[in-house]
Amino acid sequence: MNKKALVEALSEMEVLLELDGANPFRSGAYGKAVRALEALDTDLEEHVENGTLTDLDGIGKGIAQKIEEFAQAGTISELEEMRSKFPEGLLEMTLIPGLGPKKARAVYTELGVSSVDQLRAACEDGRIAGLKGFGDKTARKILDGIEQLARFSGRHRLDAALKAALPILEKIRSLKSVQEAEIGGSLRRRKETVGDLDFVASTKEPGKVMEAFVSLDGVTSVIGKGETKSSVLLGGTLQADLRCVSGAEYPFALLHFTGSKEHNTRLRQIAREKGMKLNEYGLFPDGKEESLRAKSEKDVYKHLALSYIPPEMREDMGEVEAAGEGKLPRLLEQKDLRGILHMHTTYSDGRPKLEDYAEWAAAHGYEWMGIADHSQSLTIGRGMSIERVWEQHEEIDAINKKWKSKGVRLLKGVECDILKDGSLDYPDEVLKEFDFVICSVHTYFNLTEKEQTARVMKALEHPCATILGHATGRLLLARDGFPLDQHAAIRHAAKTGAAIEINANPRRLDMDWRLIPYAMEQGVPITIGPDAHRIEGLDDIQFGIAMARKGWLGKRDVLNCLSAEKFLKFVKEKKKRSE
Ligand code: DGT
Ligand code: CA
Ligand code: CA
Ligand code: ZN
Repeated sequence: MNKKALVEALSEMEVLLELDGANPFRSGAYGKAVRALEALDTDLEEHVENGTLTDLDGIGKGIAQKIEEFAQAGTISELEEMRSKFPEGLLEMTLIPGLGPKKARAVYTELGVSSVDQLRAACEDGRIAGLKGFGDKTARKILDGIEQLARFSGRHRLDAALKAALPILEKIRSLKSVQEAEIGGSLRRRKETVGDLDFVASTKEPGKVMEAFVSLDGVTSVIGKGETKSSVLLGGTLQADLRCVSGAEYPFALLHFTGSKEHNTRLRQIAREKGMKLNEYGLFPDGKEESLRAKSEKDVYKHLALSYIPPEMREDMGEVEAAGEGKLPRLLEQKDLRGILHMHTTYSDGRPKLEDYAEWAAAHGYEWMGIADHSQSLTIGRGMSIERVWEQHEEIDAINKKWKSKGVRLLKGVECDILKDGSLDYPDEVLKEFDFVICSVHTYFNLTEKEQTARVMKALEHPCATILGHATGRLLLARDGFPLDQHAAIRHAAKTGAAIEINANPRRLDMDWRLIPYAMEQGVPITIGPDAHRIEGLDDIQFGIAMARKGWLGKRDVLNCLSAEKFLKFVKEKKKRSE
């Protein structure tokens, strides 16, 4: 019998009984049993066979029966019953620090809240604070708890990881004993979430570098400190590893510790085929103890007869083959972008005024900014009534007159809700007045995949629909996207002439970069949208560019690289195509 599984089943019973409002003695009995089993140092199976379970402290007759049932059937029928009584999300809710089963039950019975997402929404819109026995403070505590739950799930969002890593990199580089240093691992590859931070440095005095590393600001504990490698914990949750090597080893070490593991494996294969051995210390021709020299990673690739593969592409998605054939695409760069689209203003739930975006564009060298506030039915996003749309258009006209000489233009876009039935959130005569329309799902996440796919596809068929915004609605490490056949959505975008957004907000990064090659194959252009609600949110464009690069996109694949006129031409062609 699997003791761990049994303990889990009994703990779950305890929680479910609490959720059910059962007599505390009944649920408490399960808690006691769990602790008894965890402390047990005799053989559980023997107790079951001999019928001596009740001899154990903390295990009564009722629980003993459940354990016997579990031993025989591998499950407990009452547990199965109880499980089907509550939505799955409710059980997850009980894990939130500051909530627990009792409060979860209250929230469920009083408000019908049955998932972590719904709970977050209820905290944000004041329903939780309004509940008897809850209040503002509790609502805030629950929100913190939700955040914590995500943090402790072990991975970290790209933006948070980068923010933690950059000052450390700077600090390492500033050390006199350090020649070169770089971020490695999944962060250098710009994965949307990272497990831990990896740093690589070249130095002749690794001891000094290690000492500085473990005494960095923000280090809450030292996991391990060696002569050439150390690991620390930052802020209690984020691990950072540092590896020190010699100058000659550095390019090989950096390549190795950047990964991915799968990419490394492919490179090693190539090396073997060429009669060499590649590892983190060097590239060794068979029978030689001395490595080929490399000044940089580029040289290592060259030795393997490969063109340089940018870190973002090192995911074993065909990049090694392409590099061998000299067929790597030229990846998108920030300077290729001429316009940015998808930002919110005071007309919906954004903080900046319209003109703030014009100013920012001028200061940062962008030619056009595609404003996209929420549409009328999205009340939590303070969506624009039709009246407000006309006001906004007037203001944009005035701003454009003023900014024309500076070469900046605001486009009259909208982030239009896709309603439950796939129709768009304004009448056609309003929709056709926008320069472009991003269509997004913000409601009814609980439809089936078939329904969601049909819904999204219908929206794309509207002639005014230009772009599918944040395709799945996922929130990284917080909420899975709604079920959507993304391949079908991509094919339908191709058919209707629509584009698909990479939402650059680091909470989303949606559509996922892994689907981008399929979009390319189908001929669907991509837009990168920061989904900014504050001016600083525009900086998130970097994360969208990173995802575009992970999806192998170049300048030609991304509509942000067009002039405003060319972009508007794209919108017009889409209209014609689906009319
Ligand atoms: P993460 O931290 O889970 O987001 O992902 P990574 O890729 O940063 O993985 P991590 O931190 O475990 O290791 C950093 C790099 O070191 C990894 O990308 C490739 C390299 N590496 C680690 N373990 C192995 C291994 O067993 N074999 C090979 N070939 N490379 C490895
Ligand atoms: Ca890592
Ligand atoms: Ca690591
Ligand atoms: Zn949105």
